[in-house]
Amino acid sequence: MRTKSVQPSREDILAHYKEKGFAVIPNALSAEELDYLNQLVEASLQQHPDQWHQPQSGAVGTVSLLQTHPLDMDRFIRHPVTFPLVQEVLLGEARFAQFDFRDVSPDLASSSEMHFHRDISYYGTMGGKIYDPDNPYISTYTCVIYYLSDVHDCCPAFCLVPNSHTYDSLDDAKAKLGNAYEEIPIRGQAGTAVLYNITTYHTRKGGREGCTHGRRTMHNYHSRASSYPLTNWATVPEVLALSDDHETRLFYSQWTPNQIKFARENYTQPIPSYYPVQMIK
Ligand SMILES: O=C(O)CCC(=O)C(=O)O
Ligand SMILES: [Fe+2]
Repeated sequence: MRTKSVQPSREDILAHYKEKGFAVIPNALSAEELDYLNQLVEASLQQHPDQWHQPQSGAVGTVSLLQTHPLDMDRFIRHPVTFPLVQEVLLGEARFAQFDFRDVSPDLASSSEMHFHRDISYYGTMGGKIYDPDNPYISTYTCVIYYLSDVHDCCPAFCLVPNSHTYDSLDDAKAKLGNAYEEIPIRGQAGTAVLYNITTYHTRKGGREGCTHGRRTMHNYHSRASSYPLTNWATVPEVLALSDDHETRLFYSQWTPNQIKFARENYTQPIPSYYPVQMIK
């Protein structure tokens, strides 16, 4: 049963993100959208198990639905409820970075705990900036995690430490944040979205022993025009990356090395010459 909670305003959501590095958006997805996505995921799990990676910290995952359903997935990637918020925290510079689905089955719920970490970009691991002190929303990248199943007290839950993005380790964050240090697990109904600065320390808390639900999620990472690509592997179908629509083409224009290779090997149209097509092995 979906119950109506008081919906936070756009201003509340953005103020919370600015203050804590994340915000929760209840009812971001409608019941119809949830049905559509869950049916798609269930069909993919059953018919194309080879498209899903083996459990990592208890979660199987796939990037394949963007390849098989590009236009439908684009409607979720630039979702009318969340995308304006993404654009706000990325100063109107949002670029596609990564999109995937994950599923924790009930039997793996209690062993699905991750370690607290920050999602550091490909260039960030080599010294590139991991947050932007000049952005009131601090983010060089942001991610939306959508719950596609209800997340009860017993279920695996996304969990964050507010304002921890500047610390090199969780211990350091604990020591320096002192009384302000807190771990906030996010629970909520299917359709809840969590928007977070990816360098805020976070984890997946494991479910309780005996949890019968597991957890299903959709993860959507965004970069900024002024950031480098987040990953060195994500790929985008031609219909989006070389769309006739200028906005669409621009949004999907931050190509990873693997995307350049993918385009060279799979696209029918010529690849724009500003990408170093021949340089990529
Ligand atoms: O699944 C979750 O709750 C968190 C996932 C995550 O942090 C990651 O994959 O980097
Ligand atoms: Fe993460």
